[in-house]
Amino acid sequence: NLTHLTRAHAHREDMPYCPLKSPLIAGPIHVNFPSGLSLAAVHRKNPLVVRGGRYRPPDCESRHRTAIIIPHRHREHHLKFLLYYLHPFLQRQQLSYGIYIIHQAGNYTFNRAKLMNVGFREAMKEEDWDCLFFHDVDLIPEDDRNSYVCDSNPKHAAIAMDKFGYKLPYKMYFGGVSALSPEHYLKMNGFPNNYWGWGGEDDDIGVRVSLAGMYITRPSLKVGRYKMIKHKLDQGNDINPKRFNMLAKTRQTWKLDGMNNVEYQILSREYNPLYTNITVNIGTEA
Ligand code: UDH
Ligand code: NGS
Repeated sequence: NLTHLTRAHAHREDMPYCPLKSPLIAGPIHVNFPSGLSLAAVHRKNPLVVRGGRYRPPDCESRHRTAIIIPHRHREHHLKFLLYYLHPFLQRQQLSYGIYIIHQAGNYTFNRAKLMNVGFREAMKEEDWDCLFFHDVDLIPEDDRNSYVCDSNPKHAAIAMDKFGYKLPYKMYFGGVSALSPEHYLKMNGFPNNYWGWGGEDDDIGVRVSLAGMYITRPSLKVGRYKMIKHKLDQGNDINPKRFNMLAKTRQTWKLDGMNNVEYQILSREYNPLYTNITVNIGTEA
């Protein structure tokens, strides 16, 4: 079915490019969590989203092709709210986009960064995306001007989260939502595959950015605002006690562990109305 997908995103000769600045974006978004929201209702509100959670502006040719990569397990209740806000938000930015859920199969310890590597490879197989947004399922952007396109260097988008008082918790924080072009991603050998459980993988990724000779860009505190859907640490995602030792070695490990050695098995790929659901066996800790 690849030819079909490629053709769906081929340039439409008759279409003018979208304006440099979308006329549809406003400012702050008031985020709340309506009770009784269903995926079917989100689907009805987004009639132009097609199979697999793909969209392109109906009346102009987008200047950007952005893939959203969401690591996932047992967070269907968060996903519903994220999709409810994200689809209209991306459409107001006049992006061509696709949303990918990378679902970790089984009950073994969660591995956020490895799921991102899977998402990168699988999304790039389908489409020549020019930007990938690596996006936690529980973070809702609160301002339309938070542009979901890539910068000249890796971008940390979630600079101002409500749970940190809308400030960066520490200078090198790179968690939550980040945006890299395929070139950025491959230059840093992607993300580490060996952080099992909670914590540290985002710091490792931040260090990789500078080890690979790049730097972190950020939107302003006013624009990079996110509301986090409150929750406790998940079952199967215990705090990783090895994270500090691993972080101390990133300089030695980043070229050996990442996109160049990622191994996994795709168990299924479903093109749902609002997202592509990729279920993957990422194995267990060596
Ligand atoms: N995720 C899942 N399922 C899981 C674990 C994580 O889908 O079981 C994904 C999800 O996209 C989530 C992301 O991985 O947004 C990051 O995981 P997290 O939300 O658990 O991490 P965060 O740091 O919250 O946002 C943890 C709250 C408790 C921290 C306690 C340690 N001080
Ligand atoms: C740091 C963690 C990061 C984490 C950040 C925010 O301490 O992975 O806190 O955590 N780094 C290490 O553990 C080495 S939070 O407040 O969201 O629970 O993202």
